[in-house]
Amino acid sequence: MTILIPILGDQLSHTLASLRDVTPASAVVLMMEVADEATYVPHHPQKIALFFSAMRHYADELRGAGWTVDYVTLDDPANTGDFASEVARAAARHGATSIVTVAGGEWRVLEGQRQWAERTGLPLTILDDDRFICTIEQFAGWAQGRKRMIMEDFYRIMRRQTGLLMDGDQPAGGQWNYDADNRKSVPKGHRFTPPVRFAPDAITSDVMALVAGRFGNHFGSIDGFRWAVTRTQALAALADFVAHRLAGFGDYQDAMVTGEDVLNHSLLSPALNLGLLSPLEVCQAAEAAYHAGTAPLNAVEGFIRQILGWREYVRGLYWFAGPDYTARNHLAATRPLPAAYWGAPTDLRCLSEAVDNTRRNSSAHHIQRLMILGNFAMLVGTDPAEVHRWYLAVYADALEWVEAPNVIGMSQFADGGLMSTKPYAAGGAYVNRMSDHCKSCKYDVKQRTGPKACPLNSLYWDFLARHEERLSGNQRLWRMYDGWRRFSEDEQTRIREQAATFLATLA
Ligand code: FAD
Ligand code: DLZ
Repeated sequence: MTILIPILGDQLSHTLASLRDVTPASAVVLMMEVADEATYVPHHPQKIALFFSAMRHYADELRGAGWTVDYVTLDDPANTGDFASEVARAAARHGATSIVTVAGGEWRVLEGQRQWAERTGLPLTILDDDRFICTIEQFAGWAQGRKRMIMEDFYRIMRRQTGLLMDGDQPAGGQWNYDADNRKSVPKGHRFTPPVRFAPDAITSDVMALVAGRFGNHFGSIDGFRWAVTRTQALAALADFVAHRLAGFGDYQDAMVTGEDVLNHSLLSPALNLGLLSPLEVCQAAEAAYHAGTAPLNAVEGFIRQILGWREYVRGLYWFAGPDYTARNHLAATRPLPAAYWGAPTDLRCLSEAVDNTRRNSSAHHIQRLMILGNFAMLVGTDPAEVHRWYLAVYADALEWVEAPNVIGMSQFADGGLMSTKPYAAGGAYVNRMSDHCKSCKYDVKQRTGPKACPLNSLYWDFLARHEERLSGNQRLWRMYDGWRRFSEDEQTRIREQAATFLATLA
């Protein structure tokens, strides 16, 4: 009796469901670096290196714990390049009598896993991925029948369920949400403590060379690789965040500063999404800082909400919405993704900063992703499927279950409001309020029309005008449409012509 246990690249948890209730002597763990997964979108080289390095370290740790691990490297000449064929090859190699695996984090992968029984002729068990705080079934039970799935409602249930930041049945401090305190702009000269970096060891260096050789043509630089690739490093990154940046996390959560890639963000999403950290232990570490008096409530609540609220919510929504979610296109947008997203020069300072952060680090903080990159793509009318593929490719933390709801739902409004009550659309004034980018931009953020006018201004009004029929009935957009209707007809024409001229440059 040999149980084959395939473990995927984002399942690197030592408490994984498929490793429980099995003795190492009766099983072979299979891990596969496969070309299909590295290329189904052109992943950033740092993302591929992160997955491969973390997988290789994890395989070594499992071996150290007594497991037999069959690890297929990308450059193994016999490697067929896809999960199904590698599982079939390994099943034959080891004379496997059954397969036990944990459900993948993406509809495409899960549907592929379901074929493994037929492919190998072996009994197959696909276990639920129980590394989340809310199960898929619990979320579906909550979501079923709701017209709108408000994250805040879900989050309160999660707070009560976990007891995080609760005083009995009431939220610590008397409020559930301290967001109102979390929109400060950064004072001039403020210094942020940079996050801990992990110098590549021999395994990571090997992988970086492999990736540079095979995927050097993908967008993104491999040089700045700094990610935690083991649980030990991930715990060190968590401790570093709690000690140095958590206390200021709330205050500048929505801020953007030229040259500051991280601000007070945690950079923990890759470690969480690969399974090196559990969401509950990260929330508990933040809560402990609040109880120890080293971080204020607005910061700790804001941080915990991102994980206990948003992360659990988007995962539930992804599986609840079904496999066609990524094809949704409520605003019927068809434009190709602008070349600036792949590094072509752009005079918009906010956009060039966000793309450059992405290129150098395979990362960008939330407001860059939502209000710069997502906003611009939506205003110009980019096909959401192209936007989705770009985000999935470029970010080290991008797994479809978390990326797609954020992109298709939150940032592009392509799901028609399943996730957000209104599109996150903004003109230059927002960027100017939340960042220092406009000061060093070629364009004038105060102008709507004319050669120096910030393109975001005309694009914003043009977006609203273009979608008036679809969106003007939305109560939350009433003020914006009122603003549009207050412009004279001549001004409306000038704004729309200005937008059309800019859009023509994108072609
Ligand atoms: P922090 O600001 O320190 O937040 C702490 C943690 O909260 C994060 O590590 C993450 O696990 C969680 N979190 C925060 N916001 C969200 C959210 N909206 N959804 C889910 N989890 C959240 N996050 C991903 O993990 N993978 C993605 O592919 C991804 N794509 C995104 C695309 C768009 C358009 C937008 C608007 C957001 C996306 N996010 C994604 C969410 C969020 O931007 C990132 O989790 C965050 O920027 C990661 O950096 P951090 O670890 O420093 O986060
Ligand atoms: C993202 C990624 C990459 C780049 N490479 C691999 C790989 O070679 N092997 C693997 O097991 N997983 C990889 N992944 C993650 C998968 O594409 C996919 O997102 C997860 O398997 C879903 O659970």
